[in-house]
Amino acid sequence: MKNIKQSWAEPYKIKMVELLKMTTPAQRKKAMQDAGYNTFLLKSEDVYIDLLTDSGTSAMSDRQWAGMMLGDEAYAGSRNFYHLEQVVQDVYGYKYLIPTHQGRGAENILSKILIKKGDIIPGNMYFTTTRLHQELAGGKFEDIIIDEAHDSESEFPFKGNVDLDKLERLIKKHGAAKIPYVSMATSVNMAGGQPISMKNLKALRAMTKKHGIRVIHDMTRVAENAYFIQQREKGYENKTIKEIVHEINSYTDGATMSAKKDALVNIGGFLAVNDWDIFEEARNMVVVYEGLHTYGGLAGRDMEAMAIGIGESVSDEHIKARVGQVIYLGEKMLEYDVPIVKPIGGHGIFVDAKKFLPHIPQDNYPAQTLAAEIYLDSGVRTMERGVVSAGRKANGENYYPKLELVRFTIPRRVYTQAHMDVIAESAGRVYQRRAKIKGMKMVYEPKYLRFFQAQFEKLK
Ligand code: PLI
Repeated sequence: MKNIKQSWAEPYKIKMVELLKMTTPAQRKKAMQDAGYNTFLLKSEDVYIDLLTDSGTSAMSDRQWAGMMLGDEAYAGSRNFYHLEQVVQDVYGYKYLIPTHQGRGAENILSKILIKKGDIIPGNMYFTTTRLHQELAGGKFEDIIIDEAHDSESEFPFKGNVDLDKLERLIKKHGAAKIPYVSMATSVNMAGGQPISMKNLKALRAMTKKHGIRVIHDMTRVAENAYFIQQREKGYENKTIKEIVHEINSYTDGATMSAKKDALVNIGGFLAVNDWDIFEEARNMVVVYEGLHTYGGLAGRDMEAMAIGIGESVSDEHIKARVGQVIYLGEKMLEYDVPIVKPIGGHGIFVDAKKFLPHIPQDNYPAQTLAAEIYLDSGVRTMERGVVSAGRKANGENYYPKLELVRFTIPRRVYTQAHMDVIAESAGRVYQRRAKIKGMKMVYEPKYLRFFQAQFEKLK
């Protein structure tokens, strides 16, 4: 008898649906031109399947919606803050909580507190907003991720790992006093949602401890990272996601969180620290930039939805289905020979635009071009994660990242397996006609985080 495999499936059923608009090729052509070939500038109503981001786009559960009705909208001391504080302590294990309107609010406060002009901030690959806040605070980001992370073909299972030799060299060169913290992300976004291993994290902890350097955790997608540790790292196969998340956090001194991802809410974030002095300063600063320290720019109902979402996000069944759907899409794309980042990561499929469109030089934006072509083909909206996202250095020169990617990001609990089929087929169709696709030039470039609002024209 044939061995029948056990498929993953969603641990929920659908109670309400949102109707989508289907568009014609002519409508999409007009919409893309009006958007200056930037998928961020499309109107959402012109999009069929929205894979721009997994940020703030998840479907909340009935329990989260019920929690919204329990919002205590007091200016100070909302009961939802105390609930959130208790959940952050219990699930994540950090002592002190400062809520913020989203992740970059926490990055701003943390960077202002810890970074002095001329400081060096090593990290396992940059993230756009994180690095910008480090730079605005006077610091310089240094990439210390392992080399495999920059190679879309490498099947290394923990491409989010820190290269400890690179870190050691930075400490030798600049001195530990110039390094306020190591910026360590779980599920490294720009590398394709790639995990860091517990072994590497423990070694990072040991090295930084020796030099008196903090580790600050970008824990935006920590549960997805925990899933890969459970699946791939020896000794963790029988541990729960919650246990693994707790252990990851125990090797760090604090965290910034965009709760719009893992934590299953449409808005929210926080800074969490173990050090009273940093907490005290952050609590002073949050009132300047976000709001009182018991709401940080959020409504009481938002904090309640976040508290409940955090609990749901570390459920083993939830994470298995969430990552299972991403892997399903990736494997479908591989059937159509579409070049993707391997191994498949936690929150989306990252298509290698340099391999997809090898005839388009990076200065003509292959990933930006490909994202536009996918939308024109099927109304699926994706995001550029290449030279446009990387932006410019402080001296005005372009960063040229090795990875030039289009991210097909999967919102949590939103789309079905049939949607995944349609997405993969669209990528496959565009791949078949790739030789005819021409690059673009940038005709408008904003000063900060240019990928959000830049505009392009097609080359003739
Ligand atoms: O978008 P925010 O401000 O809530 O969070 C910023 C942020 C910080 N770290 C990481 C790893 C992120 O992925 C992140 C935001 N990511 C977005 C918006 C994304 O589309 O991936």
